[in-house]
Amino acid sequence: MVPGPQTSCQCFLLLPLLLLLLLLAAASPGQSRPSSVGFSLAGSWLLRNRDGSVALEARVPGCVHSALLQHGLIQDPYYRFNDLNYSWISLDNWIYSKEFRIPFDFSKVRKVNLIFEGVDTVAEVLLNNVTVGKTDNMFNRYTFDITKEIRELNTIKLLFQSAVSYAAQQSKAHAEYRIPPECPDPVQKGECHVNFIRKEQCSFSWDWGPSFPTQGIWKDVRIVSYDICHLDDFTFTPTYVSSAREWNLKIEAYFDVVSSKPLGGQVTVSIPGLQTHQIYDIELCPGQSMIPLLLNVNKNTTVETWWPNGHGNQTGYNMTVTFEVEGGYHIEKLTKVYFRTVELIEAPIAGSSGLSFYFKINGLPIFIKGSNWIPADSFQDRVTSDLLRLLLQSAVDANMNTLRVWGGGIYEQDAFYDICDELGLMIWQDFMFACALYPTDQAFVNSVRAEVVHQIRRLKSHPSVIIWSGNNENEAALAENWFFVPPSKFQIYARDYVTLYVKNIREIVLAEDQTRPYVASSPTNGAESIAEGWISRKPHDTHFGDVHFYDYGSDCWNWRVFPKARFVSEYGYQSWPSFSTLEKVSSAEDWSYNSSFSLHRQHHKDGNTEMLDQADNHFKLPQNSDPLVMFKDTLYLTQVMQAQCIKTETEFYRRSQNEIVHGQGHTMGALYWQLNDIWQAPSWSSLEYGGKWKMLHYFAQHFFSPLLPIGFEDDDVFHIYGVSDLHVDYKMMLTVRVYQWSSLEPVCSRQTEYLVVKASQAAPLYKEPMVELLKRCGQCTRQSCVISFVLTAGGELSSPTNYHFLSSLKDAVGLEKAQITVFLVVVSLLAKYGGSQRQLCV
Ligand code: BMA
Repeated sequence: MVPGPQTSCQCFLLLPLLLLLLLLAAASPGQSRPSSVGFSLAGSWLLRNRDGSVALEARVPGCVHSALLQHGLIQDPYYRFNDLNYSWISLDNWIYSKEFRIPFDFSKVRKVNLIFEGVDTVAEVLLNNVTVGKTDNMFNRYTFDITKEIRELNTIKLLFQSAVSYAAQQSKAHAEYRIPPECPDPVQKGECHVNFIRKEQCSFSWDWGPSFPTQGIWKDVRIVSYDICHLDDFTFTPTYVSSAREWNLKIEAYFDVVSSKPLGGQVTVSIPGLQTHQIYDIELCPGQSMIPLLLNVNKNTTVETWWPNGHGNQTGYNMTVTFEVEGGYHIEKLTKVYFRTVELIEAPIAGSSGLSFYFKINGLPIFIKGSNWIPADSFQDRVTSDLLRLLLQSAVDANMNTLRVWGGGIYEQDAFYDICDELGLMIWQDFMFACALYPTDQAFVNSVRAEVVHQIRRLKSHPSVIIWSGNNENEAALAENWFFVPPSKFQIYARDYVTLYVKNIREIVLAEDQTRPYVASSPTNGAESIAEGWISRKPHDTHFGDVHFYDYGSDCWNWRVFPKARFVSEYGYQSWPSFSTLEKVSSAEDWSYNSSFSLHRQHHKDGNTEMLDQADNHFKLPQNSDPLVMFKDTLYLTQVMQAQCIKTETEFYRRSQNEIVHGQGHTMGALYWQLNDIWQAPSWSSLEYGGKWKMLHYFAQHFFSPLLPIGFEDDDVFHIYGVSDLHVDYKMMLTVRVYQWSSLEPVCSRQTEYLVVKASQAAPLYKEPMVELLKRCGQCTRQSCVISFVLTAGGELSSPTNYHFLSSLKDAVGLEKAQITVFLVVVSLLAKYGGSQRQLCV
């Protein structure tokens, strides 16, 4: 049996069977009843601001902004400059209230709880005018005992305090020393001291997002009553025991037991698909009680493992867990269970100092390819599971296998992880701390502890989650002194860092979930950071851990600019969303690249200039007398630039998978920044707000393809590497064609013999000095020709056709304006995305 926590009585010792049978017999057999009854308070509430000048009906789950919008009291908050016009909403203190009647007889019930799955963020909760609790962490679940206050007819009230004023207050109270950064860069037009409040950090603004510090009840709220016990949490994690060659499933059930004496019971766990059925006798002790169960999966069946997208099926098995508790109480859990293992390998590499940093899934090293996820909206009540599915399916369609849920946003809703399990998307899960130092006073730490326990228990049964990570960039922020803290104070901040991410968060992860790795930060040097006391001198070292890499100034077509690192968990370039997306939140006067709207939406200092400068390296910048055409062309060009930059960079990382050059390489991960957008603005995303694909996303579909030939030049020699994420070797032919820009017919073409494209490898396939290649292809010059190449194996198997430019496109000779005719076919796609109707224009 798995050891459980220390409690006053020996809860987990099996009762002698006879005694148990007696207890069960006393419980009027056959009359099974639920152990608790509950109902949701979701739906219609009353909302007003503190002085009562604004009063309206509001939906729960929801927030003040959404309620005001639904009642037409404000315009679309994303329209033009409304983020600034509506800052008053977040500065006011709002009150949510509701009257409700209890639909059951509670007079004889031992315990009645009020459970908030999520309150955003600082509120005092009153029931019938008595304070029953306070909230200050939007990531925590709050359970308040209301047994004494509940009546037949009730009034519930939440008195919110503005998150902005709360954060300022907390910062002021922290008088001993400052906790930077105080405020975001003015270009972000955001609010200050977000690090003092446990709330979505980017809701005070980010370099791609607006400031909308929402207030509201953002998740379900319900009342639950019980006489005997209540199942608060239920988790399960599989492990493979190689010595026994069997899968075990560790199940943990967390109960609140209100019976005055210990309760006997029985648990039946059944996985019919694996012919596994086990019965356990249990005893529940009064108070908080955790029941650990260890299930041995039947060894005579074959367990199909869960694989990431591109590596196999996402097989899951239906599991039923039934608790029968003395007194005839019954709790049943129906879930899907998936089996997979994950290891993070940090081991020496021949020919390179440092350590590797890669993931093995089910024992197989896997190249991590994908992107970084940010909140899909400033107003979470607008994020439906249909929208999540649309965005996540786009990640899969672009051949991604991993997303990193970035630490400046939120722990995503359950549907997000369910869909990732189903689609085979692996999740690098940050804890929600980003780009800042944080306080560690006891109240703050206690709040974080509760948050971390809650989130681990909520998420750890998902196979998609493969790693926990303490924060975004806070190790780097300290090591590189981003916030100019005096060196004499470094130890204070270092101590705070270790307190939070090591002594608290890491300790909790180790206690709650031994099935996944934990890193304290991203980027980090992993084992090397630990050896250096958790804050490495150089967290971006290419010989250890992961790196984040941004360089907007250098020419992005030059692969030498990029780090030959072990794992690149962030890198990117900005672009603008398409005109059709911007049009919805702007008016005609905004439609120029230097309009005040265009400047307002850009939250990254000098971002608009950087995009044009980068584009100018290789493209002709738009010139048109029609300002609207000029604007549209410029938006488009930024997308072309971004796509080509990230293609070059990603291809460099993928081809660096197996080699060590000058002591660097073995790159095993490429997650570009960023997948999605929070609103309609310039950003690093490949999906626009609402899900429209930017040029980059189409490119990603190719550059993340499981089979890909990658071309590049090194010292005037043209090379092609073959990259494969497939599990077996394939014999394939490489066809290299050279085209003149002026014709669709190649000027020369060469096909190799069958070559072996090795499983899970990146290896050289072809090389030719540039002078020879140009010579053998007629009249080619670098300016007049372009190279394309493709891997084929006959039949279905082939790679996308890739290409290599021989000069900047602005210097290309012979390019003509294409005459393209588009036929528009409108197809109705019914029910593909959860029954909603979408239209697809082809
Ligand atoms: C990284 C991220 C984000 C940011 C992005 C672009 O640092 O972690 O904080 O939005 O770069 O600047």
